[in-house]
Amino acid sequence: MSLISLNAIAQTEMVLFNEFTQKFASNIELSEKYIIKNYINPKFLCSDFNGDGEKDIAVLVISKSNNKRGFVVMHGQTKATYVVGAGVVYDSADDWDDMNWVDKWEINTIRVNEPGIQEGDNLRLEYDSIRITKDEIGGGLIYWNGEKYDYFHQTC
Ligand SMILES: [Ca+2]
Repeated sequence: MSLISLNAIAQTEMVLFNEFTQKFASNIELSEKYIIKNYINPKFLCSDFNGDGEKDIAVLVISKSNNKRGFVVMHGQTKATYVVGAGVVYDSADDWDDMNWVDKWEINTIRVNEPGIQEGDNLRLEYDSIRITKDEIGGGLIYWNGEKYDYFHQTC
């Protein structure tokens, strides 16, 4: 990829990040409860997480009341926001609402995702998701299930 197209992507993502921070500041539900905080790198991820053809953005936040970690996804087309973690349960099986164990997050482009050593079906995705992991331990995927962001556990 050329430097020019890389710059164009970076610019598009910065525009989206700026849109996010404006939305975040003007939305009392968000700005009263959460702080944007890059507790790991990078501070945000961009891709089309809900498969509507428009880029979306996920930005790291912590809860003001209890410092629990997570992120907020904003859909690029609708500007709808979704809190994942930071006190909001993202893994109903284990009642996890904190990403305090996560030391890496990245975009996952794999479409057929295996659960790892645990039993269970593969997770088949039509669009990109977010992988959250702890080094050498494992982690899981945060993915759009058509209604909300859900969690798929994967272990090494
Ligand atoms: Ca999208």
